[in-house]
Amino acid sequence: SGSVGIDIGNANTVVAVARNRGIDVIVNEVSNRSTPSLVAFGPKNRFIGESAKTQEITNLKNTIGSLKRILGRSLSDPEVQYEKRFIPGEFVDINGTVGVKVSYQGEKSTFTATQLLAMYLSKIKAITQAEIQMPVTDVVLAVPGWYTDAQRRALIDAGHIASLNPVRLVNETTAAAISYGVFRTFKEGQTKNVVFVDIGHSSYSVSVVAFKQGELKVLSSAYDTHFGGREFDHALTEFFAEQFKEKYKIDVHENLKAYSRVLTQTERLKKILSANATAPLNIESVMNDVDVSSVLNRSELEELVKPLLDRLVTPLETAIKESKVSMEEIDSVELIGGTTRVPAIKDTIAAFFGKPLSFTLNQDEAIARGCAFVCASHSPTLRVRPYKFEDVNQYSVTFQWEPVEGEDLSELEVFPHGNVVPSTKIITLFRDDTFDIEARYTNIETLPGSVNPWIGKWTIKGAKPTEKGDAPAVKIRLRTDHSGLITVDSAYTAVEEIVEEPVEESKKEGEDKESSEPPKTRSVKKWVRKDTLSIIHGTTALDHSVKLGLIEKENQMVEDDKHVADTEDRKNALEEYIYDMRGKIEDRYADFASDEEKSKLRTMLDDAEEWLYDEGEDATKSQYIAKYDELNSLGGVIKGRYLQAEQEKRDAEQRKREE
Ligand code: ATP
Ligand code: K
Ligand code: MG
Repeated sequence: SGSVGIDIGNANTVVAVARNRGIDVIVNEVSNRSTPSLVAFGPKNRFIGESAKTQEITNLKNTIGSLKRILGRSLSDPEVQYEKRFIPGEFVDINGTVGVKVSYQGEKSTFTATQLLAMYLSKIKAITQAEIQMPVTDVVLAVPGWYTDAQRRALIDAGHIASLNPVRLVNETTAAAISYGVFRTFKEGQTKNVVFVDIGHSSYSVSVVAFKQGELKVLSSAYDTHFGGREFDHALTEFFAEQFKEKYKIDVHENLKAYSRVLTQTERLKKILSANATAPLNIESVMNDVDVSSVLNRSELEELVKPLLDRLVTPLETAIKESKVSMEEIDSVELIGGTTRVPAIKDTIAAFFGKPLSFTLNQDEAIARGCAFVCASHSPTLRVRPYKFEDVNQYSVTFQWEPVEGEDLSELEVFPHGNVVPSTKIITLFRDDTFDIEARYTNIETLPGSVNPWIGKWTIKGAKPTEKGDAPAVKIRLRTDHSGLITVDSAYTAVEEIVEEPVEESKKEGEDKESSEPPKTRSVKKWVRKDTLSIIHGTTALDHSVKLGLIEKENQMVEDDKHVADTEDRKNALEEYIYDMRGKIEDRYADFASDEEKSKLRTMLDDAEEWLYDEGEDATKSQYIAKYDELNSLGGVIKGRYLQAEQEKRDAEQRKREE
């Protein structure tokens, strides 16, 4: 299978595939290098990606975006409330997690955020498979570095529901850094410090990364999770909404479609202002038959988004401070993400660092490419150059347990903010029975919104008293894994035993090496591993049985979509046949049918056409096939005569040439 990297953006998703000849970005069914991150529901089928975007304005309430923002959250999370300004759909609670209520196949249906993302990934999978002509299973997914354990696990669940195998999650800016570092050479002993700034549609991330030959290390990362192009669009749309109240006496807030059309045109205007000093905004009949028009210039835009621009340097300052790299030691500043195209943003960042900015990376594709490389390096069939990368832990993690008598500690901050990722730590508890250990984020206030600070509970089974009746030492391996997941890797009992250890002797030169004396040893106390204990994992990830049910549901919806698409194809084929045959019977096929046949066929074609616009408008696949076959029973005969005559003509010409 292909080695695929996916950068799920809040606006657009980019997919890259690593093959033997290099890394390519996948184009979708309409030849775009990115796909709108939208899922929509209709009376018969779903619309995902490009088709969702196309129907968005006519189906706003059933078109859902912000997939990565709502994932892994609950309905009451203030972050979900914040999304309401961007998603007109209806949010609901589904067993403690957020979902949406939509009209689908003529009914009200609810889907969790995890399911929505799974639907999207399943479409991305289909697009990729069609393009590379290979099955896709293993994928590396990019995630915002600020994603918590619950959000990461929800994404992995979504991958599984889409029948994908997410082999690893990589933080977005780290993935960009990988695509920067992998194909560059650095001199022996040289370190280069590069700052990566990604401002996209919904979020802003910055990482300071140290590069050496064959490796990179993320020194620090900082974020503003409410800073992206959509905040610009929102501010501008609110401005125009106010202006239209005054100027045209209309309030676009009262009309979802009108508001959405202003939003779309505002985004267009914003992009134009990145390259031009002024830009127009014109919308015909936006509501109540009113046409609106306006203009905005770049400095007005900058004034309108000033509260945002004022926040721009904060993450930069945090990242630099935490990296412990001085401003002089920064070698370059790389910008990625769509919103870094805004001139005021570029200017502010350049002024902050006091140096020109670099645009070495493809700012829309670097993250997906980095992920594809990582996927390839996990693949047993592809050979890629070895590349080492280390990330940094965002939120401090504390493990806790029920203390036994004589134990004064009941919790320990095991993975502090800034700790290396991946990493393993071993703690020792003395236990002679089954016990639990739990993990949670240490500081709730540092988390993005009110995602669950609880990470997991691991039940460690099988510890028994020693022969002397004491509780054995249980060594527990705690881990932040390569996807940033917090887990208990393994646990085993250990006892301290006196063991004989060889003593290193410094031999004098010239001494006989084949000494007959036995090697000297000394007695030392050492931990000796005894029994491996079994662990029951309890995290926020979906239970296996629940997941199986969701996989089945997703497969059913894929089937339904396919059936609808096939039916549509059959209908189009029938329609085409009618028009094609109606024309040809008068010219090309005219000499190959009797008048009686012709008039019969004409009547059949007319009847079929009438049927198509009447009850056949919404018929079944087999009805379209049957209708087609009926027409073709006569049409096909006539066509056959024509083709035979053509063949005879060609044969005759051939014979003539040979004579
Ligand atoms: P995120 O990373 O936040 O999840 P994303 O990856 O989908 O989102 P990008 O594709 O990096 O986001 O950027 C999309 C944003 O960039 C949109 O808000 C878009 O309006 C904005 N954008 C694109 N081109 C320009 C431009 N020329 N000028 C200003 N903004 C632009
Ligand atoms: K993107
Ligand atoms: Mg992005």
